[in-house]
Amino acid sequence: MTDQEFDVPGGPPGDGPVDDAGPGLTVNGYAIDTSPTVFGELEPANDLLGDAAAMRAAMAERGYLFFRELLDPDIVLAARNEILLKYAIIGEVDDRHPVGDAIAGSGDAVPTVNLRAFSESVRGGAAYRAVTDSDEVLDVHRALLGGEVRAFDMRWPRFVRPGEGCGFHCDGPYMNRGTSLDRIYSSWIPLGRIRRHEGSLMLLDGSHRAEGLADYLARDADRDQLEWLDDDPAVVRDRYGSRWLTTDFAPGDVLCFGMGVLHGAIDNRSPEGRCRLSSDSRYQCVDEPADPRWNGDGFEGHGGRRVFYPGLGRWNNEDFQDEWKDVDEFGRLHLRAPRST
Ligand SMILES: O=C(O)CCC(=O)C(=O)O
Repeated sequence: MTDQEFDVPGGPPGDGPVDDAGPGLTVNGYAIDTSPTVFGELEPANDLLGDAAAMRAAMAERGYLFFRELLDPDIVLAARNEILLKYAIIGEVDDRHPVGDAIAGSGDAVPTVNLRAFSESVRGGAAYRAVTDSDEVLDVHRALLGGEVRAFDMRWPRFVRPGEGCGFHCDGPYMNRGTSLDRIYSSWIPLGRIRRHEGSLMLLDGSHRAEGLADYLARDADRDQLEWLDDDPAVVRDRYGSRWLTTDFAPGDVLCFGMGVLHGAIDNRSPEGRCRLSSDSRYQCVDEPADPRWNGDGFEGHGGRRVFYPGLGRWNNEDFQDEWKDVDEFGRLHLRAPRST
């Protein structure tokens, strides 16, 4: 793969400084307090690789394991290229720029395409699966779970446009119809460079031990129709943890965390209009019961005719607040009235 295919912004890890200040950080439009007492860096765990007991101990202590360049960046960039070309076909990437830059396009074609087929095509791409199902990622989960593991059949590749983010939640209530929550881990994988102001994932230090989350974790996101937790990062931090942790991610990095860790994504405020591409996937042992929402032939997801297609908030449509969009029998986006303001 040549650098030119990705030009600079999506390029390999050595493509420039990743610790520049960038624009101010926000979540859900709220400014994040970045004072060192309440905001810090994820701690890499590369020194623990190969020592399963130490990895399990660190996971119990921190609630997460973060690895720098666990994966070969070229494998990750191949997945990036595969996915961005598909988004370019439907006008979501502006191909007057190199496609690897992921500059947001008009997206005008989105209502005309079969989003069900599109979403399946992105999730099933061979280069994408080579990342989520790589030996390196599976090995981390094997070490944590002490047996043979598999990814959930559903995988969540995310294309996050400028202005978009992800609300605060724990994964537990969304994944709790199969094996027990302490037998599942999520891995969040940047598909290309993601500077923090371009929409890095942010997790709350100590939240895996927060007693105040016990009732929330016992709920079922679909049956109980759960929404995101409070929008304000300061309120959430004071209620459930101590410091927000994040970093500037490079291709090859992997962030693994448990079902009780409270997290969300920093708003993408890329001044260049660059979209954030990342993936999140879940892993469990092969011989334990699997949540039917996300596993098995024709898994049910959130039910009905909904398709995983996050974002589109700029279209100001009431129904676009969810990451799951209603589609018609041809997989076309179900457009309804604009949101009243
Ligand atoms: O990437 C995001 O915006 C959210 C990801 C997430 O919530 C997760 O990995 O559980």
